[in-house]
Parts: sequence; C-alpha cells; structure tokens
Amino acid sequence: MISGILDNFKNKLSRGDAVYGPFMKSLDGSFVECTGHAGFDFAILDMEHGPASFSETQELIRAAILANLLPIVRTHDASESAISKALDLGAGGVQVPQIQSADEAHAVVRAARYFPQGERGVCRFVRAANYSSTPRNEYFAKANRALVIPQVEGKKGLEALDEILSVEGLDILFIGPYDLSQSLGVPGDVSNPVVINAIKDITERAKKRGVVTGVFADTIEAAARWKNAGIQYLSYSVDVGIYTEACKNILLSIKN
Ligand code: 3PY
Ligand code: MG
Repeated sequence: MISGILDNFKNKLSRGDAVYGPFMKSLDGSFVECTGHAGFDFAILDMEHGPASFSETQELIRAAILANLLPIVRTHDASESAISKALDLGAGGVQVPQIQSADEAHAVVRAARYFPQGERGVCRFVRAANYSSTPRNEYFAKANRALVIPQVEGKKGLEALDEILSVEGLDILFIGPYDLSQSLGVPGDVSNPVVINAIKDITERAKKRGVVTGVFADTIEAAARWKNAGIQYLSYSVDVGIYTEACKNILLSIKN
C-alpha cells in the first residue's frame, strides 16, 4: 500500500506540484492519522529531535499508511544503522540531518539503497518486506524507490553545495533554516535576510541542476514565500507547535 502513496507523491513532484507535511514528535498514531485525513501528503517522523524509539516509529509508520500519508523518518544522525533501520521499518524515505560534503551524501545513498546504487544492509525479514512475504526481487527493486533526503543546514554544507547536488541518487535536498541560521551567526532568526538569501541561493543552484528542494516553515507567510520560490517539499511546522498555537488561538478567541 505504501507503493501507491509513494507513486502519488513522486507523480506530484514530477508534475511540479508542491507537497505538504509537518514534522511529528507525538508518539500517538492518532495524530499521524489526523494529519493524513486532513489532506497532508507526508509526515516527517522526527527521530533527531523527537522522543520516538524505533518500535514507536514503526507504529507511527503504520498509522501514516492507514491515513494515506507518506511516512518519512528523520534519522537521529547519518549513521548507516539509523538509516537502514528506519527503512527496514517501512518508511517511505529517510531525511538525514547535517550533511556537509559530497562524501557524506554518497554515504547516505549507499546506506539507503541496495545494489547497484548502494550497499544497504540486507534483511528481508522486516516490515518493509512484509516480513519475507514480498518476493525477493520485487522487494529489492521496490525498496530502492524510497526517498533519500539529505539536509543541508550549515556553512560547510553550503560551501560543498554544488558537489552535494551532483551526487547520484538524491531525491530531494532539504534546507534546515534553524540550523542554518545558527551557522550563519543569527541563531533562530530564520527570517533574517542572511538566512533568506542563503535559502534562495540554495534553491536556485538546486533548480539549475534539476534537484527538487524542501524547506521547513513555521509560519504561513514563510511557507507561501518558499512555495512561490519554487520549493516543492514544504514541511509546515511541527505537530506539537500546531497544537500549541491552536490552543492559544482558541483561548484568545474565547476570552476576547
Ligand atoms: C532546521 O531548521 O534546522 C531543521 O532541521 C528543520 O526544522
Ligand atoms: Mg536542523
């Protein structure tokens, strides 16, 4: 069933459409289901900054698929095990933080893809292979369709951007404005012109090389700005932040 969700997602990107999804830190699959039923395209299950274990993440992946939502796992780091375990659980893609060089981007592709594109550790007794029910050849071909999404979010990554963009096998280049803002000397100030110009520059350079870009936005204004700049993978805010804001707005409306 994830194949159909992944196909729709890839079709949207290749038509030039934008896709939308939040980061998610809640451990309750109900929130993931709500996200899908509300019409988002994907959810980024956050193992870098969220509390979820691999077994909790597996449940969240199941919930996403039930609600027609593409589950992407943001791994806690760029290690081979963090990447391959997330894919073994059945994630539709991995988003890998703090990629700073072409070598690191190559290593991500190697860890995420089976031969001939990579050398992901082989086990078909995992959820992604229906625990061995999926015929072998079918599984390995299908598994190599999972999305590989490196995050560039620091000065070093910026300096190596053209080399990173030329690495074979990257589906989306994701820009992390918060880490980028820190790296550019304005921590947290994601609407500082220094950060905005850096994101615009990355987007333009990626476009020239035909690489789809993604970004995080935590205001509607920022999401609209990046959509208009041609960024297609729009990660809008975080489940807990969306809920907090909704609570505040409800109280404001009731009290006034
Ligand atoms: C960042 O902004 O640094 C991210 O990783 C996405 O929120
Ligand atoms: Mg970051």
